[in-house]
Amino acid sequence: MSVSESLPILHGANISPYVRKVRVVLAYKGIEYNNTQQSPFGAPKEFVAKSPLSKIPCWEEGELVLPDSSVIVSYLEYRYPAPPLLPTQAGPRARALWFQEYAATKLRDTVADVFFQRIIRPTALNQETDAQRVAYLLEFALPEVFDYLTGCLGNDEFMVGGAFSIADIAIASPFVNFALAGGVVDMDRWPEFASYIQRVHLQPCYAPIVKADLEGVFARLRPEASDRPK
Ligand SMILES: N[C@@H](CCC(=O)N[C@@H](CS)C(=O)NCC(=O)O)C(=O)O
Repeated sequence: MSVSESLPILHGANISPYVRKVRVVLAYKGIEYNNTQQSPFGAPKEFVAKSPLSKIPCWEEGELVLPDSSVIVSYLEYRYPAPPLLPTQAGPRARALWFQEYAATKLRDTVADVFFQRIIRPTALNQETDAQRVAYLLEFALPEVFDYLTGCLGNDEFMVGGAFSIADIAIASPFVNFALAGGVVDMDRWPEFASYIQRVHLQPCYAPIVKADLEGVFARLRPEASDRPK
């Protein structure tokens, strides 16, 4: 068996915000792994046996199989504590976990949904974009989200205690998809939050991943791309 064959496996396509979250954590902690680029749609039964909700990502390390990005991150943080991704104090630690949960729920249903509607539905699912849903997201849902996160950020550099944590990794991840779907955080209306997303994406563990994903297979589908029907 070669060295790379014995590495842990991250199952999941790079375009997924949850797969990206785990990739950034792995980069931050310097953990080597292989990636299968498994899509959740029409996944083979071998994959569903590992990830019974048929969702990505799924982590496989020998006998250990862990579906769900937050569970994977929790395992990685315990197994590879340095450098840490969670504050040591109870309150800030719980607060960082809250933002991870907020990203997995509210940001999935808003920021990531713009990408799902505009890109995934027409390309991977052979469905039409729900234009009314996108209009609602852009006009009402996203401003609420950006207002909330701006308030939580305050004047800090990062979301919890001023230090980089899983909160920042989780929050910033769907914004790569948002950009690929033509979304922009208005710098005039939310200057602190727009700068924050840029700052997180520029972190050494994040920047190469953001660049690769923005230039990846979905780049040509960006709404502003010249080959996109208007
Ligand atoms: N709570 C899960 C969510 C994972 C998730 O929803 N992944 C999406 C891709 S971004 C997926 O697999 N969707 C397929 C489906 O819902 O059928 C996690 O954090 O890993």
